[in-house]
Amino acid sequence: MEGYKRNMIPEPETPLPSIKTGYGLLQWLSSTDHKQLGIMYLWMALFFFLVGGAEAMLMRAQLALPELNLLGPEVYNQLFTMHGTTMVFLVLMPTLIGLGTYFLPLMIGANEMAFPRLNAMSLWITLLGGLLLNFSYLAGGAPDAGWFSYAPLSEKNYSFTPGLDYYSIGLIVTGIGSIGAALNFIVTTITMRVKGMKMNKLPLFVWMVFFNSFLILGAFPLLNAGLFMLLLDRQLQAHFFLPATGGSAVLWQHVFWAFGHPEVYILALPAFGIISEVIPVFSRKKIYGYVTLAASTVFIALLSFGVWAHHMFAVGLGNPVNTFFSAASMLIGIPTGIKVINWTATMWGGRIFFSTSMLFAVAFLIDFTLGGLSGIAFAIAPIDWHITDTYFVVAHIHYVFLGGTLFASFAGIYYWFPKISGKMLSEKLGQWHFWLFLIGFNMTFLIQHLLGLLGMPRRVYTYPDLPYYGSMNFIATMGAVLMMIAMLIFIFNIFHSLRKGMKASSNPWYAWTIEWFASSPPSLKNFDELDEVKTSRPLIDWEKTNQRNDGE
Ligand code: HEM
Ligand SMILES: [Cu+2]
Repeated sequence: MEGYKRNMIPEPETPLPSIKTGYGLLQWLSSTDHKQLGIMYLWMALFFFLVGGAEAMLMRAQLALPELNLLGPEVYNQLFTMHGTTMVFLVLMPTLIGLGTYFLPLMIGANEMAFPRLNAMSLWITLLGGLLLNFSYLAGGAPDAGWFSYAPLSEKNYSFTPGLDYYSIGLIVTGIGSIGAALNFIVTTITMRVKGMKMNKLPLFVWMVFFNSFLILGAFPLLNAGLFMLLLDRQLQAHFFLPATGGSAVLWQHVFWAFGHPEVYILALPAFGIISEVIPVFSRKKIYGYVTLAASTVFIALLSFGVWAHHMFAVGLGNPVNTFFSAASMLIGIPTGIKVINWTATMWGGRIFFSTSMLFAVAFLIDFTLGGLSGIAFAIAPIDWHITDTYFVVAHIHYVFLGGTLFASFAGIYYWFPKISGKMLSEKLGQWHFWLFLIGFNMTFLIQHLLGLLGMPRRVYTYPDLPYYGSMNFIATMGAVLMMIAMLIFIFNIFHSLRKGMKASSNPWYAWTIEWFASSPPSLKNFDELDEVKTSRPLIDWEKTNQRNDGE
């Protein structure tokens, strides 16, 4: 290895408290290692997925047949609120931040994140917020005003259990965790890249996580400010959002969606990043249009702050305002469409290998695009007036979050699991997981577009036996059962593979980004030394110069 320049990684002057002092659990609890923290983020997301999934299954059971009365309206309100809030803040956010925490340093050839202790704090505070939110079930009742908690429903006179107080405090706390993680990603990307890795050679996952972090820094303080105001309203009789006493309920909607729309992109951009890593590797081709993919990300990030009122067409803001937000929303379709074209063009003519990871990536392309198309329908104000607050919205949400971000996360987990654990996931079980989940997902949510067009409102705990309502809802519930079985297979696959899976080499997919240069799993220090990076596919270059770092 002589003659290779050492990686210029800044070492902290005073070493961090050793993580070797504890054993077993204590070592994990006191860890500042980005890999251990990343793994804990992922376990946390899985845990909350089971919680949010159980809430979803309860709702689907209640909705399986017309005029059922298993749960009753009060419980149902709590369930859809907790389900949505959990899935957004405690499942998708930690999954994406967790993958970033584990892989961003590895992909830029760094040994750690820039601020390891902040990294640990971000994780634990996110968990604390999640526990606080769920503690509400035991403390008198969970929040029940929907995941966006519209005022005045969320005010004390309409929701008098402590649920919404836990919601506010819990989300403020997880929000601080997300802000910490974003700061860390930004500083790590700017200061800790291996020699030669210019910004225009960043792996696209890193690029998207990096840009996304600016969105987090822009959006989450808005949410936290709004939540703080809501707390003041509820606890100290301020009346920011109470029209009866001079406040403004519409103000809450502005504050929430000024955060909320960027948030849906915060959940999408890292997913785009995963897809941009997976598709080229399994198509054996270089990504098509690196520059347009990267540039369209910047475009999306900027635009996402200028479209929030498309969630408020029904409020009555007037035609000029509606027209502006309608046009701005449609503009976002352009950079997003460019990305879809890039990914498709990358696959075009490639030698495609349909691993489970690649299957999820392709399903992402199709289902996310469907979600994007129904989104463009919503951007047309008069269409929105007809279908807002119907099941069409529920279908749309799930196509972008589940068919989009969650499928991309699965693609990422099947892709990177060998690196994290040193074991391969079973492809056979993976295929069962994929197909059952895909079929179940489309059974549940495709049909809800029709239900919405037929006028079934969302957030109702039961419905009359109108034509098609019963049969469509029954199909939706059966789809949910299929998804549940698929998830059980996935979880079995994880535990089974961790114990008995095939050993993974350092680069089982013959990928070309730097994380695959480390052993599987990487050593505590990630890399001993790295050559200079010349192109955006360093492993191919290093292969040529015969430098290999082979697992063991
Ligand atoms: C990561 C995956 C998922 C995400 C991000 C997600 C997100 C959401 C969100 C944001 C809402 C809106 C809550 C509200 O209106 O306040 C919602 C509602 C709902 N979701 Fe999910 N969800 C996911 C998975 C699922 C699954 C797997 C099922 C089916 C088993 C499901 C069934 C429902 C139901 C029944 C509602 C209530 C609709 C209503 O009454 O308005 N969700 N989901
Ligand atoms: Cu939006």
